[in-house]
Amino acid sequence: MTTLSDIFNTPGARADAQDGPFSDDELRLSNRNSGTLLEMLKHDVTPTGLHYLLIHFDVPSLDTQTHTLKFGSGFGAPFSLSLDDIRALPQITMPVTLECAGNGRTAVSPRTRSMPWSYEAVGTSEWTGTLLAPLIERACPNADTVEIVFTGADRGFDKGVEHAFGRSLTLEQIASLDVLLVHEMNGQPLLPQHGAPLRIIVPGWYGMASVKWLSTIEALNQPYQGLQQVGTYRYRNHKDDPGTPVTSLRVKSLMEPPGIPDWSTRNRYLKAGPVTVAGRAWSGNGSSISKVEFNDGKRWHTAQLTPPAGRFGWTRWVCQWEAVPGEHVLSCRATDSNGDTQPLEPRWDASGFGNNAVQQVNIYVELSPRV
Ligand SMILES: Nc1nc2c(c(=O)[nH]1)N[C@H]1C(S)=C(S)[C@@H](COP(=O)(O)O)O[C@H]1N2
Ligand SMILES: [Mo]
Repeated sequence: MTTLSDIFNTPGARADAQDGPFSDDELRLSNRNSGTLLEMLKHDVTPTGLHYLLIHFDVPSLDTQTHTLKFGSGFGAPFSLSLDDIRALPQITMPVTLECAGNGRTAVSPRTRSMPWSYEAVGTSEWTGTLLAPLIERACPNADTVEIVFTGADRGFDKGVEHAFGRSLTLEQIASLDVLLVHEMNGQPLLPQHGAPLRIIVPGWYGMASVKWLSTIEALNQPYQGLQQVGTYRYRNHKDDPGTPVTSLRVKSLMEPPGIPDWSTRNRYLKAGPVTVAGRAWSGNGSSISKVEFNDGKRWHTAQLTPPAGRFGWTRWVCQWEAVPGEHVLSCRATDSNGDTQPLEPRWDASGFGNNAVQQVNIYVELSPRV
């Protein structure tokens, strides 16, 4: 008998690696999962409608009036919370930079057939909610708890496995990362595509940990085996490599595109003369940005930094450049307080995760504009 797993795991449907033209599947994924427009890097807070999106399955339609968050198995004193209950708890607002682990995948060759991000799967929002650690404590996780699992209301198939999107964290991670239970983004109730009415935000980690449409929290006495925890989001050298988990953000920077673009190639056009180039840099685990350098195609210049509003928001960088006529490839490179620096070339990963190689921007500079 044909199983659902056979139907949704047909060979080639999720080819391991490929190069060259993008498939219809990749195009469809990229139509659903939009990226932040890089010109929006000028804003400390990414305008809500322009924050990138990554949605594995379908956006569930949950009713804010009736939705409850349930503390399920593994707790000695489980309870449920409505949105009003959550709003009545102590509230905090935190700027947090979120980046998809697959950001930069298109530059890792050969690539995995998945969401084909270039540079744009990153944004910073002010997230409002309540700290999760005290709530977990109130629900009294059993003494043998090793992990807490967060499950969303969205379901689907990946690699032939039907599942609800779920991710786990240890109690220690929940406390030390300041994990937030969030119902507002930039002062507005969460939009459906960003997890309405409730999600978690795991500051300093790649986005997959920040479970949207949060429905249940459970305590497990053994490591969680959900597909999104053990079957993906692992750095792997080849497809049979068990790999290591993808966790905190790697140091990275991006540039606000200078000048004006060509519609299809996004190559830039600029008048010669003094220009202010600027952008953002961020890293994981609360490490701060210690240095950003700008390269004009000839040499590296040290940029000026403006510290972020919070421990988990991005840092603004600015650099003065005397644009001389010619064709240039501009780039920027950040270093964090751990001494980690962005590589010049993408490092290999079988799923294209964690590519933090320097961005390259093609620009054509002329003495005086023709238009
Ligand atoms: N329930 C659920 N949570 C999820 C996802 C999902 O598909 N389902 N996608 C994750 C991934 S991979 C990322 S990068 C972030 C994206 O959050 P955003 O769409 O609000 O930017 O949500 C994460 N949380
Ligand atoms: Mo992601």
